[in-house]
Amino acid sequence: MVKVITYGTFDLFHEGHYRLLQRAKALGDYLIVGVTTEAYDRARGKLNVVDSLVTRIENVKKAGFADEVIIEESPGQKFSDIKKYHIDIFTVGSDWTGQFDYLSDYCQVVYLDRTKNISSTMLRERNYHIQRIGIIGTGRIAERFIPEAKLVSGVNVQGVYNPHKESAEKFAERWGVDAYTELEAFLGTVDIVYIASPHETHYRYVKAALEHGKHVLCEKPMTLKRQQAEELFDYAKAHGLILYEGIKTAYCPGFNKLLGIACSGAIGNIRNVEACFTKLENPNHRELTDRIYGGSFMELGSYVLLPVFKLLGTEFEKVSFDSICGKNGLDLFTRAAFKYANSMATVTCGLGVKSEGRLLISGTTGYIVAEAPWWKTAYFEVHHEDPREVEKYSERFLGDGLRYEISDLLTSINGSDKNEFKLTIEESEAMADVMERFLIKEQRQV
Ligand code: C2G
Repeated sequence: MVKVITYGTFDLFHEGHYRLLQRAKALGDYLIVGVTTEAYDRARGKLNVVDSLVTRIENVKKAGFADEVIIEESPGQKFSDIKKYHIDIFTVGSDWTGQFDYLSDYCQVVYLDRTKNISSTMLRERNYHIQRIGIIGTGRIAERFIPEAKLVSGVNVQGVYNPHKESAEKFAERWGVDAYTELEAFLGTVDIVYIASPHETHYRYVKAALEHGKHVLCEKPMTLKRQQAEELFDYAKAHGLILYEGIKTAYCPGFNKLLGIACSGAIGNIRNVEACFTKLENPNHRELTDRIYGGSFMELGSYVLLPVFKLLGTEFEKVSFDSICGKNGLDLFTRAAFKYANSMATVTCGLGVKSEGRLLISGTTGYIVAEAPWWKTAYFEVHHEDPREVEKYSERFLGDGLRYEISDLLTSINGSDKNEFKLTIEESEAMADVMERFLIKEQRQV
């Protein structure tokens, strides 16, 4: 019996997939089809898969050629599957020609001609209109956003808005997009607004974008007052619009894996979370000179609050802050301590003090540790009482990681999947609440 194996995502199952499976089956007597998991696709940079794993498996089965369907979870699996299932022929479409030649030491490798003029990407673009993104702000984060957005199919960065003509034009020319200095005109040309302007302008821009019927992705901290966050989310909900606060860690695969493991009882009940993020900043930059909106907690607080709210919830009993301030009174280093009914948390951020920057989650039977840069989670360990007993986990974090939040935003807009659990409205509102308490304690008038 000749055994054949092939793999794929098989999203929005189409004729190309059908013909591939038909010819794969014809190569032998028994066909095994490996269908990729969502986590694996995201890790290999394939974002925006529309159909769930269950639907994709059903569609492969319905085509009627597979004798067996398996799940593909990691890049090394092809090699072990070939051994495990005693495979004679590995086959895949010609878009992969040459890339699996290394398997020819173990079985025959056949590249089948790809069916022309049909692909999942084409169908996605046909079924879901390409979302036009407009960027407000032309700073460093906006610069990072465009190359990341290019990697997500189904979106196109259309234009940029900055009331300062020169900045808008310079940015637009560099990235080949349109420049706008009039907000109304800018909002009229886009479907999604990405807000990467200074913190104090976020609320006003989110509000304007929502009132013009646009979906919004706003950089953190979205607002500095709970009431403002509530108002914006309520408005978005009432008008069927998607509003995301852009804390990239919340959407990245490694961090979600860590949360899944922490919440699955791997370390018992979680009792303490410590999160630290420090970044030495140039003292002349806005972050250390803006007396009202600068300082370490404004800048980095959203990152360190994220694991606390994810793991312990937003219903803390009390929070207290301590800061070390520079000459101009801005916090160079801040620690916030949270007390919950059965647990506690300490978060630390610094722009003028360097620390080791780790995430440590302590539970009743063990602890999880992710070293810096845990906010781009690529690796973490689970430890137990016996120091020899360590489980190691890794996950790819690609590029600047903004691609994950853009991709999730798009799936939420298309309504094909709900990613609301990745950063919930309650969590975003609680972040605004903590920022507000911090500003009150600092006696800053916003
Ligand atoms: N295919 C095809 N013709 C098309 C489109 C796809 O023959 N017009 C083939 C692909 O070459 C692949 C299979 O259909 O063999 C599944 O395609 P995808 O769902 O795009 O999966 P892919 O990302 O190619 O995964 O480990 C995963 C595999 O390496 C392939």
